[in-house]
Amino acid sequence: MKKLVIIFYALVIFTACEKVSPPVAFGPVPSERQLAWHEMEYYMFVHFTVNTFTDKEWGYGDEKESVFNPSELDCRQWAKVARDAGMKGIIITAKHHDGFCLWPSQFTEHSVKNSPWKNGKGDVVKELREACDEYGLKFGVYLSPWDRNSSVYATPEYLTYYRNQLRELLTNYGDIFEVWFDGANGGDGYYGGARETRKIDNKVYYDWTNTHNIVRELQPAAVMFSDAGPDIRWVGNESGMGSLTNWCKLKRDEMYPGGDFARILGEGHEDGNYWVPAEVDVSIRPGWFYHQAQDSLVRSPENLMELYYSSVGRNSNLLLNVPPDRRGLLHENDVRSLLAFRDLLGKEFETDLAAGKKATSTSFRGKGYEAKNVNDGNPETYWTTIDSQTNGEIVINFDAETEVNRIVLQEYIKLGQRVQEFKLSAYTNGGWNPVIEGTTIGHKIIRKFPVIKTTQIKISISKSKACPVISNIELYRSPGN
Ligand code: FUL
Repeated sequence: MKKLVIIFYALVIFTACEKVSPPVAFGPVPSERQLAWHEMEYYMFVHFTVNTFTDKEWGYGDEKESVFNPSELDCRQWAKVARDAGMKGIIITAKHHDGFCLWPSQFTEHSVKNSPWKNGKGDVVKELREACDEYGLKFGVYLSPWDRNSSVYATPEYLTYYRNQLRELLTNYGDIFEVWFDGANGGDGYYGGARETRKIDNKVYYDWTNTHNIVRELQPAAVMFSDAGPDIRWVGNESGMGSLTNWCKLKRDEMYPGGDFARILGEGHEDGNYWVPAEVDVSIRPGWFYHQAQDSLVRSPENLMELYYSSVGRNSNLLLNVPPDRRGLLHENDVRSLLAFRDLLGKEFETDLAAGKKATSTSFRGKGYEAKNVNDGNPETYWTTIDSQTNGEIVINFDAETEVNRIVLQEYIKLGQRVQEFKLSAYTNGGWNPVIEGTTIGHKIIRKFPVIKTTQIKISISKSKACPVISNIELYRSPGN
C-alpha cells in the first residue's frame, strides 16, 4: 500500500513538472491581422497618377484626365520586380491628393475612365491586383483623404464620397492586406473650380471611427495605417529611419492623423495600451512620384541595405516606394538597384551560425521553455523565465572559434513586448567582453558589430517589463562592414 502511495505522489509530481504553464500576456498583444503584417517585413509602395505626367509631387487637382496616358503600362512588370526583389506585397496610390482615381470610380468623372489610356476602358487597380495574384504578392491601397479635385472637400458631403470610394476599392478588388490613410492636408486646391484654401480640423473632420468600421466590415483581415493607427503607425519621418528604441505599443487615443507627434511615432509608448507597430515608408528616389531628372538619384543597393537595417532591423516594416515612369514601367535604374540589393541581402544573411548550436541559460521557466528554443528554427517555441524574474542570460556555444558580426533577436510578441535592455558579449581572451548594448526588441531587431572571433556569444536580457520571452536568436558572419 505504502509503495502504491509513493508511486502515486511520484506520478503527481512528475506530471506537475511536465506541465509548466506559459507566461500570461503582458500588456497589449498583436491581433491576427497584425501578426500577419509583422511577417511581411518588406513590400513595395507605388506612387503613380497624373503627377507622373505633369512632373509634380502634389497635383493641384485641376489636371486634365487626358494627361494620364502611359504608353506601355505593365503591372506584371511591377509585380515581377517586387517578387524578385524579395518583397511580399504592393500598396498603390489608388487616389493621391490630386483626386485622380486609378480605377473607374462611379462616383467621379476624374479618373482613368476619362483618360486616353486604353480608351478609358482601363483599370490600373484591377491590373495590379491580378498581377499581385500572379506573383504571389499581397495587395494594398492608399486612398488620400485630402482631395484637391473634389468640389465638396471640407464639407460633410465629402465624407460620403470618400467612404463610397473606399467601399468600391474594398469590395471589387479581392483581399486587401493594408489600407493606407495619409495624414497630409495641405489646404489650397482646385476644389471643382473654387481654387481656394480649405482647412479642416484633423481631430474631428474625418470622423475616422466610422471610416475604420467600413474597413473592418469589408476587409476584416486588413490592417489600417495612419499617423495614429489604428493598426499600424507612421514612423514619424520619410527618410527611412526607424527608432532604435521602438515599442510596438501606443496610447492611440492621445493621437490623431496629421498631428505633431514625430518622436512619439518613432519610439512608440513603453506603456501604450494598444498594439500599433511602426511602418517605415521611404522612396527609392528623392520624390514619391517619377521625375526623369531623378533617374541618376536612385538609391544604390548599399544604401537600400542601410535602409533595411534602419527599418526591418529596428522592429519596423519597410514600405519602399518605387514609382513607375511615364511608360508605366519601373525604370531600369530602379530595377537594377532593387535586384542587386536582393543579392546583397542574400549574402548578408547566408548562413545562420547559431542554428542548432548548443544554447544554455542560467535559468529558465521549466520544461518546454529551455534556451534551445531560441535557435531551433521554430518561431512558436521560446525561452523564458519564471514570472518573478525579469532578466536572464543565454549562451550560444560554437563548436570552434567562429567569426560573427551580425545578430538577429526576436521576442515572442504573441505574449506582448517586454524587453527594455539587452547586452551582447563574446568570450575572447579567456573572458567575457562586451560587444553591443541595446534597448527594445519586439518582432525583430538586427544589429551590426565589428567582426569578432569567439567560441561563445552571450545575450543578456538585463531589464524587462515582465519575464523575458525570446523566440529567436540568429548570428551571422556577413561580408558587409
Ligand atoms: C505624404 C504625401 O503628402 C506624399 O505625397 C506621399 O504620398 C507620402 C507617402 O505621404 O503624406
